[in-house]
Amino acid sequence: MPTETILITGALGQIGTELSTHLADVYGKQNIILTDLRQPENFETDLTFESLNVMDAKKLGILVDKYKVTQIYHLAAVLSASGEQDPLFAWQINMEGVLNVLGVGKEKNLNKIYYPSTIAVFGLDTPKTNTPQNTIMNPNTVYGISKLAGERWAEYYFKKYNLDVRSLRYPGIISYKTPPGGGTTDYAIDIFYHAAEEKKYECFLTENTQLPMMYMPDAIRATLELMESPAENIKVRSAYNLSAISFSPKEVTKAIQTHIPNFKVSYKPDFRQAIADSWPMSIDSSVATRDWGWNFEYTLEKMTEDMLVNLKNKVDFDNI
Ligand code: AKB
Repeated sequence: MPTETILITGALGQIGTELSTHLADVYGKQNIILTDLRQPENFETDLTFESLNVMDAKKLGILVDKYKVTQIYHLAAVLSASGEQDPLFAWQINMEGVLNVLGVGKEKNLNKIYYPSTIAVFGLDTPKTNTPQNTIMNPNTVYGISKLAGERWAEYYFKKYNLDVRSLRYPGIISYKTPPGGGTTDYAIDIFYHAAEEKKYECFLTENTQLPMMYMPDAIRATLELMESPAENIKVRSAYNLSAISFSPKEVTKAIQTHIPNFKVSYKPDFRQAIADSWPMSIDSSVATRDWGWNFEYTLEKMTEDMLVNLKNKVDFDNI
């Protein structure tokens, strides 16, 4: 494999912390450059770290030159729930960020760009179940609007400048290593932490709110498989629908209760309910399967068991 040097934006976030270790395994530690607005305080890493605000195109260009970067994974973004607290700021970060990355990618002739999209690009007019790859979108959160605009820009840069940009519409991602920040699907992670620590949880979505979800190992594998596929197989240059499991708070509670029978959940929906209600309940990712062989591995039961085992170890360790 030819040497690639990969710069990751938002590298200290939920996906960045895990993706970076996998990329380091594949491409070598010396070839991974982590960047984030925050400093890596409690994050132990032997990878190179540089502080970067994604709105600073000049510094991004300087880092690309300094490390002879050949690929960028642009993970920095403001998510759905946080975005609604300060919509113009979210728009600025999300749009300037992706435009800066695409601009630098074109200017420096980079080999590949990864740009995550989301199920938030769909809206109330979208078919709710088994949502097709191409359908009516009409997102109504600033996060969804900005990600849909980013998808269009990704395809534009590919068609107009031949920049190899690839993207996935992630569902809610569940993991135990790094907490997420500011998403609507975050309840599906909080619920596991509360089950492991306190045996009770107050959920901010109603019990029957069904949403598409995925366990982190599947999300990482999907990202690497997409990025490693031959360019001619990548027929979708906006973003691929990506699906695994779909569940409601009630269903994940039931799965947790098979391990922790006295776990109790109460419901107090807040502003995030309207966001969740505007999203699909399940996603059709058959186009991803056709083009680059996507298949998920983790069912709700398999994920629940793995989450609880790992969180128990983490809670025990934190209490030492
Ligand atoms: C969010 O809830 O905002 C994210 C997402 C579905 O993209 N997890």
